[in-house]
Amino acid sequence: MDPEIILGLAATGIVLSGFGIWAFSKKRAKKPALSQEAQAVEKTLLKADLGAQVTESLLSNDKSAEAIKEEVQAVLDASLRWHDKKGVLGLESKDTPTVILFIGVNGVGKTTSIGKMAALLKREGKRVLLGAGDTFRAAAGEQLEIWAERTQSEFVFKPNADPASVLFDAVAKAKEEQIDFVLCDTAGRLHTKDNLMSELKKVYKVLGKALPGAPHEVFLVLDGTTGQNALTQAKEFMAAAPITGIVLTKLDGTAKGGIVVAIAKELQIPVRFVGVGERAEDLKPFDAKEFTEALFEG
Ligand SMILES: Nc1nc2c(ncn2[C@@H]2O[C@H](COP(=O)(O)OP(=O)(O)O)[C@@H](O)[C@H]2O)c(=O)[nH]1
Ligand SMILES: [Mg+2]
Repeated sequence: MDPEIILGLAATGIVLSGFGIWAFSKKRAKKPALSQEAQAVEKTLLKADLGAQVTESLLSNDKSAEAIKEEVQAVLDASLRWHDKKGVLGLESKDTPTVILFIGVNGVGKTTSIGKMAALLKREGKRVLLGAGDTFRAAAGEQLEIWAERTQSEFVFKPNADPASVLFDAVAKAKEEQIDFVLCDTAGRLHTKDNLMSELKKVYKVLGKALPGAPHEVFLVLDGTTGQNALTQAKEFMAAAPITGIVLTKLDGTAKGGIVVAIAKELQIPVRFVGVGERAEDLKPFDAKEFTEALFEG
């Protein structure tokens, strides 16, 4: 290249980067410095995985820590408000069975959450059937079967069968035997993401054929330790099925799962249950106040 052109390009680069720094510092200068209290809140919220965007919007207008806390709880409550809670655990539909579909990426805790939810429902005196719609991994059916035995739930599984057909049979059996709830497991991993999403769309449609109005709930299971990627997962799964709630797992460790505030704010999806361990009794209905308190504990 001509040395003059190189010089010219270099000069342009210097001017442009100089402009960038100027523009950045101008933007920075416009932002008022955060008070010490606000700085502490900012640190806590970022550590709790609320994400930079939500944290910044919460901190605007120089609000007190208490006001910010109230706003976070209001966001979580608002996402729950449109959900018309019914019957036992806010889960019962007017149809029998009530069908709940669990979706989410691999390893987030779908199968375990189904087992734990079966335990919750059994404690309420409900009859439960677990449908093994994860036919992708051989061990997945066995894992769910163990939960069926442990919770004395009915179980439907067909090795090597199409997930939609297994879940169709599960609903048919529940209808016939007047079982109150069908909890449907699904695979979190297929060869490609497109593959997974089109399978879920099919499962959703087939459940509606097995029982008009089903599935009554679509629960997206999210791993509380995931952070920002959970928002991406929510957006992707929303395209496959209308999510009615989130089951947020693995809150028994240090993770706070604050990303659900961004999900409630941006996508209006409420958290419905939280997982706090691997035992049958480790699933709890979501409590916005308690959750918000924990976020601010730092
Ligand atoms: N500590 C903890 N572990 C969990 C929780 N929920 C699920 N797990 C564990 O996470 C792992 C993956 O769970 P699994 O249900 O198989 O996930 P799936 O692939 O989504 O079905 C298992 O080892 C579970 O025991 C939870 O709330 N707390
Ligand atoms: Mg599973």
